[in-house]
Amino acid sequence: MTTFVDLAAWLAAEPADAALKDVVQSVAATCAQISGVVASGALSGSLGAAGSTNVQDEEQKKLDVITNDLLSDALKACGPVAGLASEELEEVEPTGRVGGYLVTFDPLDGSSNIDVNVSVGTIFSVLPAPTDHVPAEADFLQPGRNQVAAGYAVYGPQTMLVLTLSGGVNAFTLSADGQWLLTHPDLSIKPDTAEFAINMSNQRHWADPVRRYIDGCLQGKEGPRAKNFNMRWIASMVADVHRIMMRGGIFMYPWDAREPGKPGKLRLMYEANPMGLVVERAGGRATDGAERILDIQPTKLHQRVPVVLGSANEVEVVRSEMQRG
Ligand code: FDP
Repeated sequence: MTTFVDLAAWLAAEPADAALKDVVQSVAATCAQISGVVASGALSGSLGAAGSTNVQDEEQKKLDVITNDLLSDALKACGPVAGLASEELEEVEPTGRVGGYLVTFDPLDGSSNIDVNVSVGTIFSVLPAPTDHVPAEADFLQPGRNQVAAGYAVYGPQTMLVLTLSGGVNAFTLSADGQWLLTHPDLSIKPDTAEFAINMSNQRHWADPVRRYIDGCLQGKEGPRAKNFNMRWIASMVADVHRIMMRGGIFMYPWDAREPGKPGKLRLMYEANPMGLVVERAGGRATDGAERILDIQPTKLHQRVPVVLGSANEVEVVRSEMQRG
């Protein structure tokens, strides 16, 4: 029988500091707990709307609130965490400690899918905290390249944790007895692909470069790309990105004209940055069309950003199309 290394043993061999490993363990343990709550669905009365909205004016599901509380409580109790920020919280929450780490997270990404039993996930990003004061919002506004760890948990047919610290990207599967076991070491994204993910229902609102790129894909072998493309859109970023981590592809949530004043739908600090780091560390690319996602200087906590990520050569095709304008 195959034996798998568990997360604690794997972390012990990682060249990261012990405090960072504690933070990762705390997030991982909470994700295991969240997996149980998500899996129990209607049995625990946790499906449906919470009857409230978050800072982005989005309707909160009961599970958005429950998972946010679980992660917030765990991180506040974790010694090296100086502050946290969540999609579901308007403001950053300092723990009162100085030094260590800041954690940003989307506790339940893709939550519009919960009630129909489609995969959802938790996304997290870890940044260094200031060493001389209790952190405020300005201290969180660091570019994604500063992240010291990032990853996501996907609650699907299997619950998996995909993680990067100092080196590559490794994926762990949650066992029946609650252990994270390393099942997919050193993930790498193929540079070429013939599979794209975008919400096609927004086609009429897209900017010209996005329209040109997708038109080219849809023309298949007879078109400018000279190959047939497949399309997938789960509408759960974690699940769409996870597919790309496993078999390549490109994921796009570009700006569109429905809300022209907003740069896109996805959030930089706890969606695009952590996914950007995971994807880049696996050999892929992540851009907003003009700039590498990880180089964007955030100006506010809940900032939105256009996102194009995945197989390196395909992202480059989109980026050059966007540069043409
Ligand atoms: P959701 O609104 O369900 O939380 O983070 C936002 C997100 O999901 C992503 O997970 C997903 O990729 C995207 O929105 C889906 O948006 P559309 O419903 O516009 O397709």
